[in-house]
Amino acid sequence: MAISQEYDAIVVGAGFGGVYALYQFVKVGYHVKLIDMAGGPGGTWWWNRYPGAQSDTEAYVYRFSWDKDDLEHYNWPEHYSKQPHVQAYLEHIIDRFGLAQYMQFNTELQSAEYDEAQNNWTVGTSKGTFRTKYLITGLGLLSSQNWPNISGVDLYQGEKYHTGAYPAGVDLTNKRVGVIGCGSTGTQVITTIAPVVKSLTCFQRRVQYSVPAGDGPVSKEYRDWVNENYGDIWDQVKNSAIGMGFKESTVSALSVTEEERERTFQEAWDRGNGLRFMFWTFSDISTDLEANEMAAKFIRKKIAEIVEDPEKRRKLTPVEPYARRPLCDTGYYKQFNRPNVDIVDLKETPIKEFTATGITVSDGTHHELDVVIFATGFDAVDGSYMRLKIKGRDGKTVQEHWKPDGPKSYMGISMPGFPNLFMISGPLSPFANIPPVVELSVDFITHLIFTAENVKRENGRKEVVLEAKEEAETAWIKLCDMVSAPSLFRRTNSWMFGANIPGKKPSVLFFLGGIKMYREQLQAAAQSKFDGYKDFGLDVSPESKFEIPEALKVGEYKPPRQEIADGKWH
Ligand code: NA7
Repeated sequence: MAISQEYDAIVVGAGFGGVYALYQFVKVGYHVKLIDMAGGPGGTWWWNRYPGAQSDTEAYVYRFSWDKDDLEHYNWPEHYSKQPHVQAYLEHIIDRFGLAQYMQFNTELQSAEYDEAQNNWTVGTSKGTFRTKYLITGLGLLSSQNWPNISGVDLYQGEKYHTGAYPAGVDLTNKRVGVIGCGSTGTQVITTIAPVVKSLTCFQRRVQYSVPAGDGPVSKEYRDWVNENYGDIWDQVKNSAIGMGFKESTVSALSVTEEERERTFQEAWDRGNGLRFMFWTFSDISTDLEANEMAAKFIRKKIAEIVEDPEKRRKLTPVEPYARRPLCDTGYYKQFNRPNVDIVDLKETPIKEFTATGITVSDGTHHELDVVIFATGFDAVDGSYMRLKIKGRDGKTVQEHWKPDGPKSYMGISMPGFPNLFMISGPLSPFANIPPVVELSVDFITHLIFTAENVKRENGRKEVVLEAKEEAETAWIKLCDMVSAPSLFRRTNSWMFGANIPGKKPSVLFFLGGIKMYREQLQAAAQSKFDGYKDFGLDVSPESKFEIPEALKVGEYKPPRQEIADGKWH
């Protein structure tokens, strides 16, 4: 096997995590390369170009926090970034810091094997074999598409797309379109294409709850307010649970009067954002069934007010707890008042098969379709790793390491048996707004590596072998299990606990303790002189320069000085 290049670090993935990691390595002069199987940067956003693709985190906190000047000057025209905005933002960061020269696209990571004797990784890609000391994987949580195995699917002669790999230039105007899946992605697609297609048939299995996003153009007044308060805003994000730019409630829905509850739900509905509706309104919507039902009832009432046709309304009204990744939309329910939009309830009439011209459901109805869009989600989180051949110490694979109970890691970053391999927000990292989470992850990884390299130099040691201890990983898994135990999300099947893929064993995939607690954990891990890593703690002599980086220090939360003039964020 010819080794074409040797590197200090190879970063895989050109999403937020990979780009930030690359920036950090370049800054200190490492010989580094970033590879990505896509044709350009964006990570998840490169692939998810389906109509209506947008982030459901508000734009002012869906970016890097560390470049104050850029935060204040880079334009974000609407409250939510659409796919082209996120893509353009990452390209802009790459340009701003001259990172393109280190990036290689159309290069798929296929295998990685740890060589114990050399203490390095042999990285097999579609464009040759590389060798690197540190391997950093920013593979994304939602990148392995779920194509359900539906009878006859290959016989279908029409156009067929998955939202997670949606090609550019698809024209749906005046076509008969079917959308399978009504989750976060499906609702975005449906809302966007309903006005332009000839007919839209939505194939919905389990119905979900959605609230308005509250999107719109950013006013100068709002922008000025954000700019004046950016320091405080990030301070709040990094000391919050989900990092979405609002303070999570500490008030139980059960502790207030019905009038107050309705007022709060209405305010959240008017302001918009699914995560705000679930976590800003009351503290126990996601943990207490009674509180949850109160929120669910409010949304059901709104659905009843919006959807005119009783049959469509019945199908769109959820009854199970409001306990999956909360959705928000820009006018989803009202699309069903259009005569060209219909909904098929797959629990009543499951898909029987695809035919050459469409989809037949169990009561024999055949839906003629020119295009079928699969909005059927992802083999999320660990799915990105399960498709790769990664072999650590003694030839052990990641798949073997994760058998039989599901993915394991120390802080979502490291695994015993896989020295010098670091996952950016791998399995068991926080469920929260992604950019601040990946920043923390990268800050920890790079600080750990740079500190270890310094210590090595000071101590005259030959090798840096950064490998998590078994007991550190076990303790982290226990913590993830413990903090997720009260969550109703755990009792409702969805991708968040690996319960959306046939044959996949549901397990805890995230740390649900929130960003602040995660930072406390990272800080403690660094303060212990990285005691969670084998041999490392022993190597740090008292004279070693050892500082916890600013980004990992848990500060005291200072609330933003003021909200915008009318008391609303926008
Ligand atoms: P999700 O949230 O996993 O939603 C997938 C949807 O596809 C959901 O409605 C599923 O129904 C449906 N689905 C999946 N398999 C099938 C089959 N075999 N037949 C019919 N319907 C099916 O993925 P998204 O892409 O919408 O969102 C993922 C995340 O991206 C989201 O949470 C945000 O974080 C961004 P089900 O509800 O399982 O019955």
